[in-house]
Amino acid sequence: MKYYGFWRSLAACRVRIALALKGVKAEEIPVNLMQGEQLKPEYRAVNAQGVVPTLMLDDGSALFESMAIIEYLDETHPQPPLMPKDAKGRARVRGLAQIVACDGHPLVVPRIRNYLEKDLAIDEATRTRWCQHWIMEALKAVDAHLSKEKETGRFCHGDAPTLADICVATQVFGARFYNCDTGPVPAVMRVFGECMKLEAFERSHPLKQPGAPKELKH
Ligand SMILES: N[C@@H](CCC(=O)N[C@@H](CS)C(=O)NCC(=O)O)C(=O)O
Repeated sequence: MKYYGFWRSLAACRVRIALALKGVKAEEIPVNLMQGEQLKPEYRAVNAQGVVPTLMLDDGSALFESMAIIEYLDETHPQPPLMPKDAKGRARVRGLAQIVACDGHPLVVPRIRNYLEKDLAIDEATRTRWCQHWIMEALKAVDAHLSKEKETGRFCHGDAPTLADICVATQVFGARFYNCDTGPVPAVMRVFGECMKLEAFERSHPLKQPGAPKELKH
């Protein structure tokens, strides 16, 4: 198994963390998003949307969309589980994960930032405000759930990491890239602290990947 990713991609980071939690080895093939490699026909033949991650299975199948990939990994490598056993629990975990992966993160991906810059001529300071705003909107919504719901434990849902923690932790990586004030999301930051005690999260950090700079402003 191998997957296409890139050091600074938060969606690829979600898959990297899931693979690490499962103890599954998969080579990461970098697609340089800053040089537009994702838009080349060779990569579009692998991923029609021109985005990472893509998980390549040994039979040649290409799986796309990080949450679909993580659920595939969870079904094919059940231990440790990344989803609760009960349907209501799974709905909550998917809900928390989707606030990040479907509502927050898509607004700050390269194609959106490029459109703001090149087509709408929005300056860098305003683009940064855009990213900070939408990153924090997602984290504030997650924080409201985590702080008031009894299912919250050491992690987002109980005392073991789930798909929700993977999404929330990567969104906090993004918040730090954009120098967001995370003061208003204490429940998120508490859970993030628990995630980062786990090696799978810690070594999957974007800035720890080959080719990454030592620090990143945004
Ligand atoms: N919803 C997708 C998001 C994929 C995505 O947008 N990936 C970004 C990097 S985090 C990307 O490859 N963007 C390329 C671009 O926007 O041109 C997923 O979760 O896999």
